Amino acid sequence: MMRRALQRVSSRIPNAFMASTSATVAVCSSTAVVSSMRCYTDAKTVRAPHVYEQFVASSNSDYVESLLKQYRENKANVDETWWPILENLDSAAPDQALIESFQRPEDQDLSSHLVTEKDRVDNMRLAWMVRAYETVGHSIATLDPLGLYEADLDTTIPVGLEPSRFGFKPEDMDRSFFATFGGALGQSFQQMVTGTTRTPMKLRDIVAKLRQLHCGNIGFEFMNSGYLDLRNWFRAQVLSAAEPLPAKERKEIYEDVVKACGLEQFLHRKYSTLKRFGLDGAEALVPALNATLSAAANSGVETVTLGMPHRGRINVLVNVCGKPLKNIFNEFEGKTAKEDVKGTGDVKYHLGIHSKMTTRSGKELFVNLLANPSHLEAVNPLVLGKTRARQVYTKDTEMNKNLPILLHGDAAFAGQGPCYEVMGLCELENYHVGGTIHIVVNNQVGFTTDPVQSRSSRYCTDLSRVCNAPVLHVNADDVDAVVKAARIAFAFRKEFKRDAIIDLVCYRRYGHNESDVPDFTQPLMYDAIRKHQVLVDLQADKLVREGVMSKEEVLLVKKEYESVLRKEFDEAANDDSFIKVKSPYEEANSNRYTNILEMGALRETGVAISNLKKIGEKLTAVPEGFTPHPTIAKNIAARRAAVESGSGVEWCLAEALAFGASALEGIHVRLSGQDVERGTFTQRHAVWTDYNNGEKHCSLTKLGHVQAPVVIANSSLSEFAVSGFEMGYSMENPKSLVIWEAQFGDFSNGAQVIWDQFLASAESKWTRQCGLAISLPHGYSGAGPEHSSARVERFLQLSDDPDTLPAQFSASSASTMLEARAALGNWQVCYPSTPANYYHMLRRQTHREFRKPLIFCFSKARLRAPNVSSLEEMAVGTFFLPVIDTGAAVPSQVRKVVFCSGQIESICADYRAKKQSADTDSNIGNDVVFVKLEQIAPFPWEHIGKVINKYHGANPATQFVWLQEEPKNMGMWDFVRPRFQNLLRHLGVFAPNERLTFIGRETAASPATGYGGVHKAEEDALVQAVFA
Ligand SMILES: Cc1ncc(C[n+]2csc(CCOP(=O)(O)OP(=O)(O)O)c2C)c(N)n1
Ligand SMILES: [Mg+2]
Repeated sequence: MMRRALQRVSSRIPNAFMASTSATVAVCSSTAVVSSMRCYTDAKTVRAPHVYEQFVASSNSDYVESLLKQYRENKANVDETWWPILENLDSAAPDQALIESFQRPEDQDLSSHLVTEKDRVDNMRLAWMVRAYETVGHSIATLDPLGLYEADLDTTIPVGLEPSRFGFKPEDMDRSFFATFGGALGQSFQQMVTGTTRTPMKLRDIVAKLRQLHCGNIGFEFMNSGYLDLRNWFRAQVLSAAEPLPAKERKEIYEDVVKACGLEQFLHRKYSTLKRFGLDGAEALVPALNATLSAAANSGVETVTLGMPHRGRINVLVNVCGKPLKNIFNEFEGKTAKEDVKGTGDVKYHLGIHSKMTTRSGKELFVNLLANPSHLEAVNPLVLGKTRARQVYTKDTEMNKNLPILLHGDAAFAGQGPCYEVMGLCELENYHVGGTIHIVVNNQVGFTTDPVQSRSSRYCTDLSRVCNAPVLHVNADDVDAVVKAARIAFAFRKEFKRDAIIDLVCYRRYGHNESDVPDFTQPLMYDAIRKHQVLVDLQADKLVREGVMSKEEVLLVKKEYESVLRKEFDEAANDDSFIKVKSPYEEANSNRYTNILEMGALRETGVAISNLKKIGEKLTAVPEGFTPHPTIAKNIAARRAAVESGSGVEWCLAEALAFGASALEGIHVRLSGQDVERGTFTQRHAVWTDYNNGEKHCSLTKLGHVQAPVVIANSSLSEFAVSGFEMGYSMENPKSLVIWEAQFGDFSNGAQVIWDQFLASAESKWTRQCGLAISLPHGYSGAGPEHSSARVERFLQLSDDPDTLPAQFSASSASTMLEARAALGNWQVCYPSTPANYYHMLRRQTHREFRKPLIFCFSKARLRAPNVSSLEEMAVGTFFLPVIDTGAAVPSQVRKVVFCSGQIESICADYRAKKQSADTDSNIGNDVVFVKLEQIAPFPWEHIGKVINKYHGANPATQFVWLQEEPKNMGMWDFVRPRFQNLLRHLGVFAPNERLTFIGRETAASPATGYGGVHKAEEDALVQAVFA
């Protein structure tokens, strides 16, 4: 897989361009080539160098020399495109051209000139200057609409772009330059600057042009973004951005501005005391987004998935995504759409929408703005995961049909960790989405905090370095420039399938929210803001001044929109109903059942043994010529023997059988997390690596022609971004089995926001179902505080499962009741202990009428024999067992029933087995019975009730105990205690003042001891207490 990933990247980036270079660099550095190499040009004329020659520049000398070294060792070490150059470097005469085929350009205008050494040096100076503008011109661009600050916070170090810095004298300013620097776009520098090869330019005009191109209202930061072709592509964009937009487009942009400003002003008038986190000061975002969507639709994009914070959300919902104004006004009036009152709901500036819109050019586009919590930037990974899933399902291999857009605040983008984690996914094989467009609403303040206090980087967009994304810094008061920047960003994403960032430098007209007082903290800024014209007026004046529209026309557009606003407002005042914006995917998620018992019927999760055997055969088939590691070869053979014999199925074979059977039923399976291909505990081996050549093989993808895709994907070392990504991925298609696995359960709290704000509550807040499964290694083995506990108590605390006896207790079969409760609850928490039960739990996840997140633990100590199952336990007619009663003894002889979950049962059982074989009394400990809760939430009331009745009925003196490894303030105790108490009382087992006994570790601050000896002593004490 790694190899394929490399191929993917290199197929986009031609070998010869892997190192950074540019045409202008080549000219600049021609005299500075390292001594061991020949200077690529001895020409007295400056001409466009061949692309290969540009490599032999000082900045690349190390690279070229290392190539040369490898080439000398063995030609085959080096890509053959380099051979002629390296050959010439190595052995040709010093004056021989490096590239035989290289032709010096026939420059008609220069042929009659004898170019002097001074000309040559001056041209080099000019090249340096051009490059300097390209590199740092953006830092003196006119970006701040208020004119108060530098967008890059760099006020102390002046950027030296004056001609004198490059060796020019004042008298040079009127000299004409005729140099052909070029290389870029196959054009000469003249073409780049003037659009013609014929006209020489005075130095002062060149400087003016460079200032106009690079230091105007768009600052182009692209020189670090990649290789020569990419830079040249950008140079062309810089040039075209200098062209004014056609009048028709400017009028359309003005209409967007009228709407964006008009809506905020209207809401401000009508609801001045309500928070809306308005877009005032950043209204150019609306035309920017609309321009992006139009460009996207025109180029074949079908779906755009958007993630954004609170700021301007209402405006984006209305003026970009098409949310009816009437609904917005209803929400401001405090009304709620009846069909949405299902769960707990959310505030209006968190809500999402999925709508079909028609762009100005008449193209249709689905726009999906995800609902998000207040947690800034937390929604980002979901947007990417959802986009990726759509790309997979729509076979969008070129990633041209599905586009993700993320909006950010300046402080949040610079400060929030998830931004970094998400940015890091952009080039990864199983996570990349062909580039994300980021738009930062850079209002130069975060709540009350100035940029100098909220970031250490120069720009708020410096996260661009993570993936070398180009950044277009743009002054939000120049709305035409904003639209140009948006179009360039989209075109870049389309061309290079990489992230692009727009830094929309703007201001915030009011406080953090509209009733906040910004003068407490930013008095000077707000003084300037109060004097600053609103964008719509600014733009209207500009259009009138430039003759694009008349005074009457600009007024008319404003008035027309105002009357639309008033009409919708009046309608909302007289009518409580909401206009339904139906998501095309809602059907798939909708709950068609009114009676939960109907939903609760348990579906078949077993598979015919003959089919399991066939799957097992394919799983263990080693391709011809493939050499697995000897240990893996043994593992494969053992798995093959297990499927053939029908017994000895270990944990990950059961998992693979569940994945395989599901894939053959058309269910897409995706397992993602750190090191999941092999498995952290060397348990999975779902992807094999050829011992001889490093090739990868995943037998789960070779089950048959009609199988759904199976993806087992090692992820980046991130919990937040990757689990969020998988949540977004799983939401796209309810008929998929998507699993995120933590390396150890302990690390999953790095994704706590994903659990709290999304997975546990998305359905309740936003009526969105999701079937994501979270796999958490959990269990005490003396490995210390951070390799023991998945903090299962936290997941249980987030469960909305009631702790009182359910009203419909035993209204139907135990399994039906449990399924029904799963359908109603927010998520499930399980800790399966046998391979077969694990298999059924995974299968159950997609074999039901509803989707529900699943959190499950597994024990790393129970991944191999003797913890094995048989195929019979997975066959047709077998199911997930929420409760396993391990008691083989006669119930009347049982004096203690120990309820527990997970590996602790096996620790106690092993102790008892040892004791029995060492002792003459082979019955020792048999009066203690272990009952394992394989599902903890929703609580299996009926299943446990049956167990209690069985033992209490046979022996009323039986004690009931809860056993756990975790300290008393952790683990499952707090969750199970009230439920057990209520159930025991309901069944008449306990009198009201009686208590369920607890066996476990003492309350503690840290989940586990770091001392091996202490761990052992604690464990021994638990076991002793159990059998006491
Ligand atoms: C993770 C997180 N931390 C803190 C907050 C509280 N908060 C809400 S908005 C805000 C300022 C955000 O500044 P910025 O990103 O620049 O966006 P702006 O409000 O300026 O548009 C803060 C700190 C939050 N919502 N989320
Ligand atoms: Mg801000």
